[in-house]
Amino acid sequence: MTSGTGASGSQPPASILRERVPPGQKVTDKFPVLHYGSVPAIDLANWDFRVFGLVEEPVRYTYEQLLVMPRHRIVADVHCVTGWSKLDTVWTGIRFRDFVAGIRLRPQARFVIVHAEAGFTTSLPIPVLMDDDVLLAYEYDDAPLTPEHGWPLRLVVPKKYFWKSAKWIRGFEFVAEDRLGFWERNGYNNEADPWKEQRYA
Ligand SMILES: Nc1nc2c(c(=O)[nH]1)N[C@H]1C(S)=C(S)[C@@H](COP(=O)(O)O)O[C@H]1N2
Ligand SMILES: [Mo]
Repeated sequence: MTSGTGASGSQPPASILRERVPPGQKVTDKFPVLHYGSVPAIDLANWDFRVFGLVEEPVRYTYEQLLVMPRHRIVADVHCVTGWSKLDTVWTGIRFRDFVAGIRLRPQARFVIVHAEAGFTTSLPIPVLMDDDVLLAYEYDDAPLTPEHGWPLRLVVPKKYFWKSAKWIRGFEFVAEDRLGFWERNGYNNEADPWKEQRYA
C-alpha cells in the first residue's frame, strides 16, 4: 500500500463536519493515493472494457466507445476506510445506470464483480450501482485521471468507503451470488457504509 492518511490542516466548521463527515473520519485537502501493488502501465491500443457473466450477450468496449457515451459530472464527498475524507471531489464519466441501459441482463443478475488490472476485484449489489452518483469515471477535477488515481477508467461509488471505487477497471461481471473482492477478503466489511462505520468484517 502506498501513501499515508494525508489527514491534516484545519477541519471545516462543526456543522459541515456533522452533516458531511462520517464518524471517525478527518477531512483532508490533499488527495492521498492508496492501493495495493503498483500503478499499472496501460496501453490504450490493447485496452478494453468487458461485460460478461449473466448477460444475454457479452460485450467488449474500446476506450473511444466509452468516451462517446453520455457524460455526467458529479461533485461528491469520498471517505477512505483508513480515516480520511475528501469533500467536494469532482468526477466526470459515464453513469453506471446509463452504461447498463445498453446491456441486456439475465434476470438472475444481482451483483457486479468489478474487475480491475492485476486481478484486483471488488463487488457491489446492482441497486447500489444504480444510484445517480455512481460513475465509470475518466476525469477528476475536469482533467483526465492521473495514472495513480486510476487512469484510464475507475469506478466512483461515493456512498461506500473508497476501496469500493476500484481504479484501473477492466470489466463488469454480472453474477447471482456475491463474491468477496480483494480488500473484502483481507478483512474489510463488504457493506462498507461510512455512516454506519462498516469498516472491518
Ligand atoms: N485497483 C485498485 N483500486 C483501488 C484500490 C486498490 O488497491 N486497487 N484501493 C482502493 C482504496 S483502499 C482507496 S482508499 C482508493 C484510493 O483512491 P485514490 O488513490 O484515487 O485516492 O482506491 C481504491 N481503489
Ligand atoms: Mo482505502
